[in-house]
Amino acid sequence: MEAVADLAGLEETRVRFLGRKAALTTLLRSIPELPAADRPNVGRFGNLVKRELEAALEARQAVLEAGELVDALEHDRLDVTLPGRTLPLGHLHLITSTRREIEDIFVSMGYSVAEGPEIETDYYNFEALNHPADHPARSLHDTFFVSDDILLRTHTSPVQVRVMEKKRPPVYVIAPGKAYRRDSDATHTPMFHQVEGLVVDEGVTLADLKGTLEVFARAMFGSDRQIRLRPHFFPFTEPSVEVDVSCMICDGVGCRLCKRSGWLEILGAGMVDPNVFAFVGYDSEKYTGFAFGMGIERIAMLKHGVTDLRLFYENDLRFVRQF
Ligand code: 2U9
Repeated sequence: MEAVADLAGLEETRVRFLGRKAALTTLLRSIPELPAADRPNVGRFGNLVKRELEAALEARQAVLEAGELVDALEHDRLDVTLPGRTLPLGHLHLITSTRREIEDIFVSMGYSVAEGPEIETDYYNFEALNHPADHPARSLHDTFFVSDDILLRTHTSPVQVRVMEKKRPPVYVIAPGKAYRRDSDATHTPMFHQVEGLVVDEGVTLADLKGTLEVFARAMFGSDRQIRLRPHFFPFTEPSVEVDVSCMICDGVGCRLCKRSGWLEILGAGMVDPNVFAFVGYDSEKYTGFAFGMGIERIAMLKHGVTDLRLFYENDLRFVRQF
């Protein structure tokens, strides 16, 4: 019994000495067949041996069980003070964090944020924004049409038209969101993101537009930045401008990023065309306004030195994890 090392060995020992086929069991079972004179002695002695074996097994079992408990406590010891395994945490996509950064800058200037449908009518996307019927932007070539009259918005401008329909001036609003154009190459994706802005109030001038965009450019690209306005054309604004920011790599001296010019184009803007006000019933004798629009992808690329637009949509973790 002393030589039995574990509980499994003990069970083997029990079967060997007390099991159905054990010598002792056979002997005890054969008692009725023995001569009557022998039965009492064989019975008494056999049962004595059986009880002693059972007692020895039981004693050994207690010792082995105690040993196995100690072993288990030793091996399975759990250190509850160990730090847990951290799960990999995701984070916002660069387009989302850039959108929020732009939103925060304009919200801090008192603007509200408006949203609207991505599937729009021709009226809100083009007509009310002073695009004449034969304007090239309306063509099948540039626009995803759902039907003759329904399309995927090509800019977030219809959101501001809807805001003006619901609310009298003063209006200080930005419209972030997705826009869709039938374009696909190194610098264009069929879906992209914009933030547009609209201000309508009494006495709003181009100087207000320039000051607002300067505050934006400095908050986004650094407090040393300058901006400049170049004349341009948009159907919904008159006059219209394109806006450049002084290059944040070379500080306006000229480098590879700004193609030696010292300037980077960041957005388009202008004074809202009175025709647009007429569509929503605003009195253009009383109110003036400015509007601007920017591509979030372009802002994020300039700010973070991303050189290929398509990286935003490939979900390659080596890219995504950098931001
Ligand atoms: C209303 C009136 C006027 C929005 C404007 C731009 C100039 C502009 C482009 C920037 C890069 C589009 O993403 S982009 O390709 N946008 O240059 N957007 S003014 O003007 C409006 C909007 C709404 C009612």
